[in-house]
Amino acid sequence: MNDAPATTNFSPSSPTQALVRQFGGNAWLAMDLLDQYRRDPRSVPESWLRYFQGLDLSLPGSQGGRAELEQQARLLQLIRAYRVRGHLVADLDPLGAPGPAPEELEPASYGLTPQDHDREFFTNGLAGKDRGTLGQILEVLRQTYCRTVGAEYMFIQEFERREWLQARMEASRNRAALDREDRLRILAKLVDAEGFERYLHARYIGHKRFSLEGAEALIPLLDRMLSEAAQSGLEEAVLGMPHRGRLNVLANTVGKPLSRIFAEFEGNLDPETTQGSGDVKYHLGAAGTHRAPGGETITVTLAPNPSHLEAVNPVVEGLVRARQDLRGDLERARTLPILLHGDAAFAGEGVVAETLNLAGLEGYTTGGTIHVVVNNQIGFTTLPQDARSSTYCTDVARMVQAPVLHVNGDDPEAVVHVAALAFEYRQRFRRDVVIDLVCYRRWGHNEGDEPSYTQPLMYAKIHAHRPVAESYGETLVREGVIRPPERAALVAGKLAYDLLDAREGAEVAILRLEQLHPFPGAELARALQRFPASAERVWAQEEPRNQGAWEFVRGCFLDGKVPGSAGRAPAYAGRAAAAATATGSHKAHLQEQADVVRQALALPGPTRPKGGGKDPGATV
Ligand SMILES: Cc1ncc(C[n+]2csc(CCOP(=O)(O)OP(=O)(O)O)c2C)c(N)n1
Repeated sequence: MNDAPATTNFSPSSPTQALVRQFGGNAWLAMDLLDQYRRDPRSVPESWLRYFQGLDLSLPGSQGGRAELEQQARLLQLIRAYRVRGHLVADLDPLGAPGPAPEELEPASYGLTPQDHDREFFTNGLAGKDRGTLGQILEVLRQTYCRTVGAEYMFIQEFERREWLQARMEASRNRAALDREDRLRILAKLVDAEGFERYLHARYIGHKRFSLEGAEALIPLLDRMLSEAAQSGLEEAVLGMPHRGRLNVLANTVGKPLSRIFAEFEGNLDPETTQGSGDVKYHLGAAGTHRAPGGETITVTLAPNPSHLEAVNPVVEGLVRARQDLRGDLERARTLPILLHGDAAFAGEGVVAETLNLAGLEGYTTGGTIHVVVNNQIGFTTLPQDARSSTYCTDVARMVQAPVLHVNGDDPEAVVHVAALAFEYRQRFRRDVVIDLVCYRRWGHNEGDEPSYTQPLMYAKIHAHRPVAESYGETLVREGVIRPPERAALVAGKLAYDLLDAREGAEVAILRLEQLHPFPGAELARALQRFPASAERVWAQEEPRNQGAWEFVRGCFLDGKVPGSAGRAPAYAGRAAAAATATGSHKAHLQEQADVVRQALALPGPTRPKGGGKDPGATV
C-alpha cells in the first residue's frame, strides 16, 4: 500500500468506514496515514495528500470524524483485552460460576453502549474477518475466550505462534467439530473411566486407589491426543504421571489387563515401602497399544515412578530423547512426551521448572512436551489460596512461553478440542504446551481420608455434583444423538464388565449395585427415575437362581425399600437354580455366561436353559 488510489470510489459517510470499505484488512495503515495527515498534511506522500483531500476536505477539523476514529481505536483495544484476559471470566470450574467481568472486558469502558450493538467496525482479522458489528464481535470473543476454554497465549513473543493459536481458536470458537461417532466415543471413554473407579470402590473397600473421579475427562482427553498422534504417524508416546488416576490410565489408556490390576490389589505389596503400604501399584509402569477410531495405532508407554511427585519428569524427557536419537528422529516428531501433573505439585515442586527449562536446550530438547495438569483444586488438604502465590497453578509454564489452555473438565467436548489443539501445536512448533484440566476430587486424597472434615463447603458441593458421564449422556439424549435407554440392567460384581463389553448396540443402561447392605434403596430409586416408567428392569447375576443376591434384591423391591417402585421387582436374568455353584465344565460355563449376558441385554441368541431366564412373575 505505497501509493494511494487515484480516487475515492464512495461517498465518505465517515472516514473510518470509508477507509475500511476501501482497504479492508489494510485499513489500519491508511488510518495511520490519516492520523499523520491530520497532524500535518505535508507529512504524508503526495498521492495520499491528494487522496485525503478528495476524501473530505473538512475532515481535519471535523469533530464527528475524530470521534469515530477514536472509537474504532478503542474497539481494537477491546478485542485485545478479550484475547489477553478473557480467560479470567471463562466458565472453567465445574464447582462454581465464573467471577464478575473485570472492567477492561466491559464494552462501556471503551465508550461503547448498547446503541452501538449493530454498528459496524473494523476488526483487523477477528475470526478471519475484517469487519463486524459490535454484537458479532462480542459474540466471537465471548464464545472463543469466555466459555469452557480459557486461553493464555498473548504473552508469547513469537508472532507466528500467537497468530496461529489465535486463528485456530477464533475460527472454531474453541470448539471441536464432532460427528456422532466422535461423541459416542467420548461418552464411552467417560463411562469406562467412571465404571472402573466404581468397581474398585465397591470391590476393594478402603483400599487406596487415588481415584480419578471428578477428573474422568482425562480419559477422553488422552484418547483424543493419542488418536491424533496415531493418525499423524507417530510411533510412540511416553507418559509420566503421579498417583492420581494412575490405575485408570493403566486400564483405560495403556490397556493393562484388568485381571493384573485386580491381582495387585489382592496382595502384591512392595517390601521396600514403609510397612508394605500397598503403594506399589501406583509406581508401576506398563506399555500397550492405542488404537485410533480409524484403526491407526501408537505404542503407549507409562514410565514407572517413585512417590516423589514430579521426579519422573526429567526421566520421561530422557526416555524420549534416547528413543528419538535411537530412531534417528532428529525432527523429534515421532516420539511424544506427555507429562501429567497434580495442581499443587505443578505449582510447588522445583523440578517442574527445572524440566521446563530443559525444553529449549539443544542437548536436552525432546521437541516439545504436552503437559496435562489434573487440577482438582486441592493438594491433599490444602486449597489453592494456601498452596501458591500465582493466579493459576500453571503460571510457571509462562516462563518458557508455553501456551496454557484451561478447560472445564465437565465439558468433555471442549476437553477433546484442547487435546487436539495442543497436539497440533506441539507438532507444528515443537514447543511445550500446557492443558489445565479444571476438575474436582470426588473422594479424599486417598480413599481412607474423609475430606469433609477439612473442606466441608467444597465437599457439600461435590456430593451434590453429578458425574460427567451422567451429565454428558443426558446432553446426548437431549440433542437426539442417542436414545434414552429403554431398558435398565441391575448387576453386581464383575458381570458388569461382561455386560459393558457386550452392550454395543443394545439400548440398555447398566446400573451396578455394588453395595447390598445396608441396601441403598433411595439411591437406587434416584437412578431408576432416569428411565421411563414403562422401561423393563432386569436383575442380572452369574450365580444360579437360588444363590447370589437375587432373592435378597427382589425382596428389597417387594418390601418397598426402593421408593417409587410400588412393589415392582425387576425381572431375573441368570442361570437356572442348581445345587452346585458352577457346572463343572468350562465350556458349558462359558456358554451359560454368554447366555446370561444375552438375557440381561435382551440380545438375540440361543434359548435359555430351562428354569433360567427372565422371570416375568417378578412383578406383583
Ligand atoms: C516430592 C514430594 N513432596 C511431597 C509429597 C507428599 N504428597 C503426596 S500427594 C501430595 C499432594 C499432591 O497434590 P496435587 O499435586 O494437587 O495432586 P492430587 O493428589 O490432588 O491429584 C503431597 C504433598 C510427595 N509425595 N512427594
